[in-house]
Amino acid sequence: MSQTQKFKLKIVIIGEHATGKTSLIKAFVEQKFSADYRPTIGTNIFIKRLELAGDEITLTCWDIAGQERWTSMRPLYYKGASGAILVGDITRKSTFEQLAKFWLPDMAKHVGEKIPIILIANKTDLPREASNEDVDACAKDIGATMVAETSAKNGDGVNEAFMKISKAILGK
Ligand code: G3D
Ligand code: MG
Repeated sequence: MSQTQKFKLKIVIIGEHATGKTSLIKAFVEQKFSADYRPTIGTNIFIKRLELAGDEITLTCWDIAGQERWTSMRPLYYKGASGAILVGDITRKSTFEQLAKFWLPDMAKHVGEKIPIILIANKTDLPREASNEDVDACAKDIGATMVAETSAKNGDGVNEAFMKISKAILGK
């Protein structure tokens, strides 16, 4: 049997206000380590341990608190990220457009190398304004190799989305 390896991965979760970023992380991570709250960065850090193909993974999920776009701390936020989750809200088409217009370029400015990106289309429990085509077009625009549809409200697709990005980061 091959030996168990341990990996620590940092994932950033970005997108417009109220797309459901915090709700998604909370639906995935049962425990928030309050000791890791960084008020000066305006960031909550959530930790999740999981097993993937026999390896032990510690995921640290970084969540921008409050006024996402206006924090001056974004360089720190992005630093050392090995994967990114970009979140759009299917009840608001504009949230997908802003991923291509603002968030992807913002991330590219701060993250040197190319990292795996997953596009999450959240709020599938609600009537949609963004069509499947809109979501696919967005994925193409932002260079996301994976797309997941989720509802942070009822949990649909959430686990799968986080597992997908983790696997992509580890090349599995
Ligand atoms: P953000 O962190 O991206 O700003 P939040 O977004 O996680 O704070 O979510 C914003 C609002 O959307 C919250 O509502 C939250 O409950 C709701 N929400 C998040 N995900 C879903 C979803 O999948 N389905 C539905 N129906 N609602 C969702 P409130 O009213 O608490 O502000
Ligand atoms: Mg939030």
